[in-house]
Amino acid sequence: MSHLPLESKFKPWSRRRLLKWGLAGTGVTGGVLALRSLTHKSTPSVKIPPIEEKALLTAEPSFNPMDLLRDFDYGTIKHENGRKIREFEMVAGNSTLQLNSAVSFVSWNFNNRVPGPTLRATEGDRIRVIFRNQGGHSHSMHFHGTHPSEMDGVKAVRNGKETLYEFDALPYGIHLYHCHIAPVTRHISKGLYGMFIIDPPQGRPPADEMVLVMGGYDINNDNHNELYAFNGFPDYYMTHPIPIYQNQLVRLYVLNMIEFDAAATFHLHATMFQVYRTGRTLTPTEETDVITMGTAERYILEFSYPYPGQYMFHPHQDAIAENGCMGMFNVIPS
Ligand SMILES: [Cu+2]
Repeated sequence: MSHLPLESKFKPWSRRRLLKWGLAGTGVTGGVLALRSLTHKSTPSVKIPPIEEKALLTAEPSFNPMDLLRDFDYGTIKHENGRKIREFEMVAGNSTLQLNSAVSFVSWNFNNRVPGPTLRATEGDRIRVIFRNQGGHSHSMHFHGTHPSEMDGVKAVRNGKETLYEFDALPYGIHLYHCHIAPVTRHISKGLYGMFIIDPPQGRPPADEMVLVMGGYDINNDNHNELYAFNGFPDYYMTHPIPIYQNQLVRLYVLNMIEFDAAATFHLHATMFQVYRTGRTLTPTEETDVITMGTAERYILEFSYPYPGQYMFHPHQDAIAENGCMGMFNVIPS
């Protein structure tokens, strides 16, 4: 797989620094608290708060929302005929998610997580996705962005088969991919979606970058969601607030993948954010504290917190929030 195991992502200097920050941030002495980095493309000027190991432990399944936040899959770089290619391996499969103490849900997903991996490239890179369908049903991968018709991913790939999607990463922005086999509502709401970030060639300013994908779960197949989540598990970031640093720029990549509800908003408490619609600009187009997203709409949101403390984020459709689409930032004094 193109994806490095977490442990191998450490660079010696960054681990030392993370430990130092961890000690500074929590006041805990060495050896008491196990810490680990969750980023693998850290920028020296951006400090990523350490995540306590206990926040990483969940029984089911094999992924953890705290890992997903800052986990960017840049693929495996290959050079063919003088051209750089980013190759990604994607497998459609099924796994059971224990959504809360009462509800387990059989998800259909990419690479055993909901949402699927956050694929990331730079504008103009050649993208190659090796897609293997082991999901027991026909699936596909349809990407948003610009590409030829035959790479549009609306043709069924039968169970046990594989296919290649190859195209140039265009245009820069925040995109997505999802299965496009009918009924698409079912295939998406079961978990077959993920984010696809194309960075502009000149990059963006350093920031603590993270991904939030909003999803809904139709537990009883009535075309109505009973539960919702950021990054897979209802209420996860309420019980495990996301640590960020005071006065440090946060860049959120936010995507609404909720089926069956026409739209959802995203609201952040106690600060304002800069809006980059679809990530298609390098300068913000708006400042607000709530945006509205139809299904598949996405934004880059940038903000920082001037005051330490805990602050909620959630859709302001409070029924969606109260059924699992809730989270919290824990702003650590810098
Ligand atoms: Cu599908």
